[in-house]
Amino acid sequence: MKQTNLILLISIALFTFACNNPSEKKAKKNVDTTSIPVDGEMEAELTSPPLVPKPIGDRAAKKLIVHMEILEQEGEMANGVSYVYWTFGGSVPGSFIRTRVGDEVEFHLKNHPDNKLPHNIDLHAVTGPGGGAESSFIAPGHEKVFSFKVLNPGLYVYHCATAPVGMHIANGMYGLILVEPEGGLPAVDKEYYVMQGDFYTKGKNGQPGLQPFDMQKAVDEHADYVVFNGKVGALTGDNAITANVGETVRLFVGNGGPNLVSSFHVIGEIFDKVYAEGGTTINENIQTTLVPAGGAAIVEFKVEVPGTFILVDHSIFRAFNKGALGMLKVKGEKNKKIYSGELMEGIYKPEGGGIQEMPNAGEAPTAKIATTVAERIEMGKQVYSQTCVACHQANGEGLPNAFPPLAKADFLNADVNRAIDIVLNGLTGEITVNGNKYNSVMTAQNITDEEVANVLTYIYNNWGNNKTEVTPSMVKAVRNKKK
Ligand code: HEC
Ligand SMILES: [Cu+2]
Repeated sequence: MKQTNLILLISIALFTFACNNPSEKKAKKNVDTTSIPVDGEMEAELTSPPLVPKPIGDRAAKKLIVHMEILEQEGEMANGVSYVYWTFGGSVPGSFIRTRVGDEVEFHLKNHPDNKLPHNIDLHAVTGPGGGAESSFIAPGHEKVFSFKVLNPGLYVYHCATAPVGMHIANGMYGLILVEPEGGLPAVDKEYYVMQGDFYTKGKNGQPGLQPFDMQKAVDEHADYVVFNGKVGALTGDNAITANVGETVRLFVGNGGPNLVSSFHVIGEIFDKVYAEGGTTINENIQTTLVPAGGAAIVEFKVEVPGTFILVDHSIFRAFNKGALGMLKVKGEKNKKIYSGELMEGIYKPEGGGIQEMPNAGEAPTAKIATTVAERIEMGKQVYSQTCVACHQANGEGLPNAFPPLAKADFLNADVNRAIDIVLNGLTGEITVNGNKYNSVMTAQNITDEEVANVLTYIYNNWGNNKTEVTPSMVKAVRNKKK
């Protein structure tokens, strides 16, 4: 009898404990972070993408001093395309800031004397009017200091909020600030910083030269570029992020906009965990997560097999034609039980691309005309990297059974007018190149006579081909013959 009573008592106790637990959790969440004491001060480590500062671990809340400088500087948007970016700390997205709940951030914002415009910062992690924008408005050559206590854990966007706000954001003025919970986020093996943004240029996607911002396109939300980390190719090839088989990868994903919402996806992976919208709720087993403009998400996944995993905005034209494509390269042992397939390089490569103004922004540069063979080759290289490389590969080597080689290619060297015709009008049906049969489709390339001449001259004068020069008048002749 006594024993049954005891068991009953224990069960009741356990039952009450189990019932109490959720409310206890809730209570913990609502803990008053305004009263967390700070213990000493430290200078914040800031990093440029794709790197993030060291985890906070179990450190106490501190006075955290952030020194950030705004720089307006020319950078590369894509191969041959440059753009004047406005940046927080010299990178797009701006420097990553890592804090913990209870930190008192003392923010020193400098506007470099060579800059042309006033700027400020609105941090979504700030509880206070304008997120700091009102206290941080500064003219070039000045510095402002303001302080705030971080109260809510999560991953937050910061951005400039100076009028015209859309233009400041469109020029790259955004970044991420992480607020870790007490004790820090669980440890992982690799952490990276990836932030999407959309860009609007006077010239269409890929048009070379220094491209001014196009306000009308921005208002219309017709992006020429949608990219990760500020430029086409910031996370591809040698710039790819990396991991080893068996490691857990955490991506801090942000979206600066100004306009577009990102459908963030990693081809060949499933997110084991997503901190939805950068907050506290963890969702599991997610294929694609929505990252709103001015929002963020933390995604985590273990990489089980080697290979190249492609980061995309799954609004897929943005990925393949506007630049929203990155790579995670994973090294290590194959695991045939998980994935038996072959690893092939060359699939999922970028394919390239189409009122209020800054004073003296000027017009888009008009297309340059090549005057020497050397210039033609140089300009042809550009056309190649934007138009042909996705299929014929970086050094014209092609891909077996899919895209014929243009390097040391007997088919190409045998007949220049046929080559011109193929670029202008496309090609279907079986052909034999260097002894191998190809039976596929090449689409007609919608490029100018000058561009056809340049790209073919580039190809003929590289990779062991016969050094033919193709001129625009030769292209014109082939074009007219078809009509
Ligand atoms: C979408 C993929 C794709 C793109 C982009 C592309 N090609 Fe091709 N190209 C092909 C395919 C496929 C064939 C073979 C077609 C067939 O089998 O009939 C081919 C064939 C050719 C050939 C003849 C075969 C050879 O090896 O000499 C030439 C020349 C050529 N392409 C040049 C170019 C140039 C120059 C560009 C860029 C201006 C370009 N291609 C862009 C897919 C592409
Ligand atoms: Cu600004």
